[in-house]
Amino acid sequence: MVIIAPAIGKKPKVRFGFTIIVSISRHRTSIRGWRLFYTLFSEDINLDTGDETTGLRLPSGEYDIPMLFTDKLFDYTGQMFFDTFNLEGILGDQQTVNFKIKPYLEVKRRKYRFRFLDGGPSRYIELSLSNGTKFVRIANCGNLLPKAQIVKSIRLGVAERADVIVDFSQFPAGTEIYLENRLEQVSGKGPTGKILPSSDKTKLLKFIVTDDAPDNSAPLAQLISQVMVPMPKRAANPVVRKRNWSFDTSNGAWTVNGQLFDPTVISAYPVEGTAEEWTFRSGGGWGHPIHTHHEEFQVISRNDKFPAEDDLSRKDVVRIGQGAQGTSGTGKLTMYMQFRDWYGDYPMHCHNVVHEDHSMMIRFKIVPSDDPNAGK
Ligand SMILES: [Cu+2]
Repeated sequence: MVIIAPAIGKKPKVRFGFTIIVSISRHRTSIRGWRLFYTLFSEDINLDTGDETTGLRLPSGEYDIPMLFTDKLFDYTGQMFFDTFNLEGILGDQQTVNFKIKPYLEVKRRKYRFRFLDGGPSRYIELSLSNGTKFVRIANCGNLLPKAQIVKSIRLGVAERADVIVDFSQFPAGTEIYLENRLEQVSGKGPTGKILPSSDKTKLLKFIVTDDAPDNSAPLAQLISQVMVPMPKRAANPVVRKRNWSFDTSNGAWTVNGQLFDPTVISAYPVEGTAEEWTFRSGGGWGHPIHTHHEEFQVISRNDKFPAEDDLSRKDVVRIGQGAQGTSGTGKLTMYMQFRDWYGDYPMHCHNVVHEDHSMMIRFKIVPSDDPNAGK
């Protein structure tokens, strides 16, 4: 059992995440899942101010802790093993937190910010606390939310993120609380959507509440009510083009609009400064966490209905297909995306990295309005 050490980096706050022009080259198919399985991760931590007495007064410093959830598979010698012949998706023998199996974390009686990231390679997770305490969710993959959400559990597909605040001052010293993943998943294709009873298997990490510590972050009532990052207004940049993307399977591999990824093919040429509406479709039996590079998007509808709270934020990964939300699948999802700031090539792909490797990805190129391919 190992205490997780917070790994905090300081970086100036930026409007967008970390997508840059080299993104295609980092998505070489066939080997990315293998490479991600064996390598270490680092998180690009964007801070509000990094000081809990200023700005939004979020828990900061040693009380701001990233947690990466990844599955690991081991061979008979105890070495990590990645099955390159498995084209559905890799589930591990063990679910790890910051590469530790069932670690514990001693926490002071005060508020913490945790930055959850589902590192796959293929497992979805639904995080909750064993004593029923709810999370104050403040951010997701896109950015800080417009307003905090109070939620009892959080479902994440591969590469999705969620930042939460948990106030441990409400518990006496010595209290033990487990962080659990109770989402059933029996194959790499995707989760069933069923929530399992709590058991040793579902417990990922144990919090042990220790002694008091000063807390200069804002009181919970303020954190819950304050406006953080408002959503961009869609009416300010109306949709100029609609596109359809169908995520499917063919002969054991994974396709977009019936095609395997070809790095020489550009599938869309959005015009810089405009906005488009993209509709994702997925058949039954598979879950796909779809990730677009460049700018965060907004979910307009899910199965032709107004999206749930889970979707009401800026996103760069969205779950479609089986187990997307609750126990139901999502056959159709429509989103709004702007193409500002940069020209160039970007990928969109399934972030079940095994699906991505075989070969569920397309390339799009943002061009100026006078480009001969503009809007194609
Ligand atoms: Cu997929």
